[in-house]
Amino acid sequence: MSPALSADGVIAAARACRFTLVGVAPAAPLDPAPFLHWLEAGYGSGLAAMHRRVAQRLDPGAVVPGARTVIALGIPYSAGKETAGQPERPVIARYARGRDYHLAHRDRMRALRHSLLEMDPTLNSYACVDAGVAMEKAWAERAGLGWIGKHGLVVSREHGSWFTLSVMVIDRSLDRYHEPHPRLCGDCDLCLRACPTGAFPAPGVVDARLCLSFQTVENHESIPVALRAALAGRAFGCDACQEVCPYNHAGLPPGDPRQTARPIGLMSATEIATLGRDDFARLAAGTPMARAGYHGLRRNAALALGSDGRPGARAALVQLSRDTSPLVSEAAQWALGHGR
Ligand code: B12
Ligand code: SF4
Ligand code: SF4
Repeated sequence: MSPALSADGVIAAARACRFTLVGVAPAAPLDPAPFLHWLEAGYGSGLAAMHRRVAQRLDPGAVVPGARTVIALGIPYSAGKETAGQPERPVIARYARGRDYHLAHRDRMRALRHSLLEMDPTLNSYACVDAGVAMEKAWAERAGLGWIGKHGLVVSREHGSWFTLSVMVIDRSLDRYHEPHPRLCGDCDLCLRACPTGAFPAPGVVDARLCLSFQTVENHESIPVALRAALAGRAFGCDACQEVCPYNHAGLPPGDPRQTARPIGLMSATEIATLGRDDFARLAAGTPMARAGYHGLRRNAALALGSDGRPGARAALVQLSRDTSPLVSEAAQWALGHGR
């Protein structure tokens, strides 16, 4: 059996690769019950990938033979001081305003893997950011980065919940591990009450079908009429449950400098609704917004404008109602007829 690696050495290597939050946990299988219940209840029915490779998602040993350790990694993004002075509030969720976090984690995990191979050239690993098979929040909690809050996201005492996650599974033990983080929500239920669509069937559990993040990012068809009014002020992702959290108070440390907001991330709904195709391609490249696509983002902006009743919105909506994309024109027509 290979000797255990030094936890301090692994943590220092991860920090040297510019991961701000780092924790380590033994790679014991996760309790399958919450995830299986979530799938069976249909809460993830629009997310096909979540229904695949379920056994691997719950057990790191099914992904890396002989898995011993999970390294949980976090990169903070900006808590949003850049909104100050904007003529209209940005309508893009904070995590999506800057460089695509998948790319940031991927680059840094590549460097970390390289460092770990220098410590032990025969080590095997599996790295996951978002779309891979790992339940990143459960590992972050186990590795002591923070706790899963009632809004279903990991909250750190130091960084609030404004950070993204990745995990790396390795087939080596460490000489010590972090303790799982205790849940510190207490009696608070501010996030549960702040959700504009009632997407929490229970504390800590999200029905993705009702979540505006799913609707504006992953749904490439028409957005259900019943959810449209809740899109006021939101054109990509949703931060409503995080904005109210007392742990996301002013005075958190700044986000990673490479995750700073780009110009498209600070645009208003009117600016996004009237973006030209070439400008969208240029400005959204390398940001999470590219995922929604040109038509998807303008569909969202049309609904956000209509629901917000913003001055000047009507002219933009009339223009969009004649758009060649049925997705966009239908949304704009609805907004003209049903908006505030
Ligand atoms: C599917 C998914 C979604 C779906 C479903 C959301 C969800 N909560 O499951 C949709 C598209 C809606 C979504 C939205 C968002 N997402 Co998302 N999403 C994921 C993904 C790919 C998988 C999550 C998953 O496994 N869900 C299934 C459920 C069952 O798993 P779970 O929530 O971990 O289950 C635990 C809880 O239910 C908990 N639990 C059970 N009972 C109880 C009871 C109590 C009281 C509590 C407290 C907990 C609790 O235990 C379970 C097991 O540990 C992860 C990346 C990854 N690979 O992990 C990113 C991820 C969770 N998303 C992320 C982000 C940033 C978001 C958004 C904030 C984006 C935005 N601003 O618009 C929103 C937030 C919505 C919300 N309130 O959760 C980040 C979260 C970072 C963080 N600090 O926690 C992740 C980790 C991506 C990343 N790599 O950084 N997301
Ligand atoms: S992201 Fe928005 S819609 Fe989704 S659970 Fe949080 S508040 Fe509700
Ligand atoms: S708002 Fe309150 S209940 Fe929700 S995650 Fe923050 S502390 Fe927990």
